[in-house]
Amino acid sequence: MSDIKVGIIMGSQSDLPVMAEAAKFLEEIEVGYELTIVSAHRTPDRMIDYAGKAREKGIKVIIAGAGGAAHLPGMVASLTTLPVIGVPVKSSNSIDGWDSILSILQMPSGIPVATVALNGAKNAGILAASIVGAFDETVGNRMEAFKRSMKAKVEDSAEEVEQKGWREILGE
Ligand code: RP5
Repeated sequence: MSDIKVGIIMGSQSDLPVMAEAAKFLEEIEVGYELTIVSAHRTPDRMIDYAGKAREKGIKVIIAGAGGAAHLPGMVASLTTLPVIGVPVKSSNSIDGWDSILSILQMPSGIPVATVALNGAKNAGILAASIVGAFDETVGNRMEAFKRSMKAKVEDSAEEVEQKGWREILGE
């Protein structure tokens, strides 16, 4: 898990509790990543530098999270040819989260950002690993195992509900 495949960035350290979910998934699936803070508004030069150097560092996908007037994912997408996954974060300066969602989602033609759900950093990690897995057979196989384990969990809980009934499961 040494060579970096995924770059995780966020506008502020206050986004970390949400964004760490992407890092946790990548660790689980053993995909290398780096994680740092890059603010589109407070450190625009750092953002330009990060996006410009990402490819040569071995990054294949960027996950960018931000809240409120969430310009980081879109601006990074404008500065790189790497795929960018945007995570809208419900932050202290969000009205209700829709501001972050729409800031990241409603990109102009030519500069796409693959936007996940509000606070959906785990799905961003899963999507990034899927992109890496499309070209890396080992990671692709791990993603298949991950999907199989999800399926097994649902089948197990379906069996439990059918056998015990909902009252026993809810303790009513
Ligand atoms: C955004 O503003 C950040 O991504 C964060 O979600 C939000 C609040 O930042 P802090 O004021 O907590 O640093 O740019």
